[in-house]
Amino acid sequence: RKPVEVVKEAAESAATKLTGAGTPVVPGSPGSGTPALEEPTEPREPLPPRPEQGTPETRTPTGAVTGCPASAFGQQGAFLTTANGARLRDSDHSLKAGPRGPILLQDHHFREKITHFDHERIPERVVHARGTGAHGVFTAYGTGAAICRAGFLKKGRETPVFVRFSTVLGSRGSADTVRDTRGFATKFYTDEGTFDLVGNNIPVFFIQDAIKFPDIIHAGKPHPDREIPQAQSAHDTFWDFVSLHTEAQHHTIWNMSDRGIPRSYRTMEGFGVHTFRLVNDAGETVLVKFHWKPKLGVHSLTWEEAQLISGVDPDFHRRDLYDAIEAGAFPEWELGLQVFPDNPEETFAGIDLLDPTKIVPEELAEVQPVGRLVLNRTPTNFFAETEQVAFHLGNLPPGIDVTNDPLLQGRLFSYVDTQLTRLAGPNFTQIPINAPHAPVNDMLRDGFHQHAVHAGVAPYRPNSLDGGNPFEAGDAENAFVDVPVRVAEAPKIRANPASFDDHFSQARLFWQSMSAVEKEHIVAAYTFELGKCYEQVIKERQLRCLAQIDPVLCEQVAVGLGLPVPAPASELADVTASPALSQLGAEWPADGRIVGIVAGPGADLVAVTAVREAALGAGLMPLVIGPHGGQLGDLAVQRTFDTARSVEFDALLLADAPGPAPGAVAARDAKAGTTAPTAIDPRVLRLIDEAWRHAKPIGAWDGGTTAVRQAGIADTPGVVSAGGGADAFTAVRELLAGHRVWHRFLTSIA
Ligand code: HDD
Repeated sequence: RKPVEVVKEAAESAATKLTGAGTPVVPGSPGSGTPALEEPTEPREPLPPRPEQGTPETRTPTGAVTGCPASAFGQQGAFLTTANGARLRDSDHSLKAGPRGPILLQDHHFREKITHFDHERIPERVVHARGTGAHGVFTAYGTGAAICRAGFLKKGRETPVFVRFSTVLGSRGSADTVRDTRGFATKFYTDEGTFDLVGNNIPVFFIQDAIKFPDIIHAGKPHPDREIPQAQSAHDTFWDFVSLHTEAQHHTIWNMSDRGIPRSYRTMEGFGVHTFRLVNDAGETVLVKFHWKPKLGVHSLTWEEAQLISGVDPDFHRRDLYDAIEAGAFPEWELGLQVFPDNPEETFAGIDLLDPTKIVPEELAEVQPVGRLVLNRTPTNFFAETEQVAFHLGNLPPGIDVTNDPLLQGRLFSYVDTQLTRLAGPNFTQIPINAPHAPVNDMLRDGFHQHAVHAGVAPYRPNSLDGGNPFEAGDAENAFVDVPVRVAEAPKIRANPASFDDHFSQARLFWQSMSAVEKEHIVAAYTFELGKCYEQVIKERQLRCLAQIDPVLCEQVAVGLGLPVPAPASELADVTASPALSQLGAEWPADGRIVGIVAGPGADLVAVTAVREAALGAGLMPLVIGPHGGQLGDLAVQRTFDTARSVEFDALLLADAPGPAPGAVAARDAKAGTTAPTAIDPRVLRLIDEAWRHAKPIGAWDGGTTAVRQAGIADTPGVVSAGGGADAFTAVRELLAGHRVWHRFLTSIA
């Protein structure tokens, strides 16, 4: 017979088996011969709702107001419904022409489910795509009220906030710990309108004019032909741009410093970068720069840690923020202002306040605290909140105004414009995370995704049909103040002020303000990044830029690259170091720091429990590291020798010197051709070795002192062998105040 007939016959017999007398046989049903699954997938009568489960709430917002209550969008009630609210009997099988037949076009539930899924993604942000957010509260000290009329700065006023932290260059799924600038964007939901402070963890920017923004971002993003490297500035196009547009050199040296690899979002400073203008109740104005100062101090990873973490835990910063909030170690910052007189030149101490590549050293204008930010709640839904949040520099309450900084001016356009594509239309302020907490009474109408049901017939003014509403507000009704700054009579021109031509003096100021160990890191970072470039001409051009910053920096990087040292600069700026720029040399609270406690079978578990409790009591986050998961006696194990890597911890405590797992010894001995016993588990040795190399405090007692001896690090700086767990913990906590044990490598860090 022809093969086709065989196939047809088999198909007919299968159909008979499946359908019997034309009735589909449902697997698991009586007589089907297949066992019923524990989780039924077949239609059945729904269970009666539990008392606390109401019927599904309508998704239509109640009331003709802007914004929808977030609660209206949750998965609620016992029964699955369509988007239209009809209860569904089956969401696991499509409607088919027989069990083996094609899907019917009429399956409206299938089409709705798949269509919605197909459109679940929105375009990621063109920059700052990778990020994470948290809710919190800002409490004003009242110290800013004399210079700013904004109500949220009045003494004791509490304002809800949402903060989104981000990297700049990487895609949405890229690693957290890459070398990059970090975004620090804060939405203050004030009752006079939303205030967005859209800053970075670096106080200056690459470019002076917003018209160059596409250029620097094209240069920093992966190469357009093969789309590599991801989330990196270590490539030719980035260094090509910054060596040609030398205004970028100041921002770039910050990126090459430890600021480019923060330990945590909790240990980052934030900067509004631009100069803003504040106006008080009397109409007086001042110029200011915004600063966020972290309670825990400014701390960074080491470059090796950052690289290891990218593989071990690419979500390191995201996880750190969530874990800290959930552990109750709420991240905190103080908002501070540098205040300058609003003079017509818009300069302070000779520094052009409109140039976003310049700082004003804190020694010249002190940062004065005006309030405290505490992040105390993680988002309920990442997409709804963190992904859909839309910041905009034009979101300003009465009392805060912009300046003519050409970067700031351009940003005022870009942030709304980008949301039109990203959030698909002009009504994104109605999305719950973007909805103002101040009453909204605008005359914006219609458009994609309009959620409000506006009443009235006259969305224009003046009108005589809607009672004349709305009216314009004046000073008495707290209207927004556009400060009537005089605009100089000048020709229309594409040019910068002459002061914008100084591209190197503040990069030199930064370099000169660093401690020895920070300088070492900067040299290593330039050497790494330029070493990844292919084009010699680009490396040489960047070396010539470094010669303009500092001859030692330039020479050390040139040696690392194996290239000739360029001729020294004919003149170097005479700068006074700003100690406030260095991250080292002070002491900070250790709250929320993560301490790993190694405990093997030989550990005194009573002592380990006591140390763990002491650490919790001191606001630290202890994690017990054991040979296996589950329990060690009564003690829960959070990490095992397999899952723990030293990069997770700020400090290590060792209560034991666990021997190797038998299998591991056998494998190693077979490889090495020796039967000599290894005294200590190699995974624990690696933990100790890395923690030591990354200058972390290490404390040991009991068997732990044997472990540090075997690792060859006993009696080195920052390694404490104590008589008991309490002493080891106390010593480590004290060392943590300085973040790391830099003296392990250098006798002097100054
Ligand atoms: Fe920007 C996002 C910070 C210059 C255009 N920017 C964005 C975010 C931060 C910053 C933190 C992420 C916001 C979020 O979490 O949603 N940007 C800065 C800082 C700058 C800066 C501190 C200089 C001082 N940016 C800048 C310029 C332009 C843009 C000059 C364009 C002319 N930025 C954007 C953008 C983004 C953005 C394309 C992408 C997603 C978004 O706005 O909402 O519009």
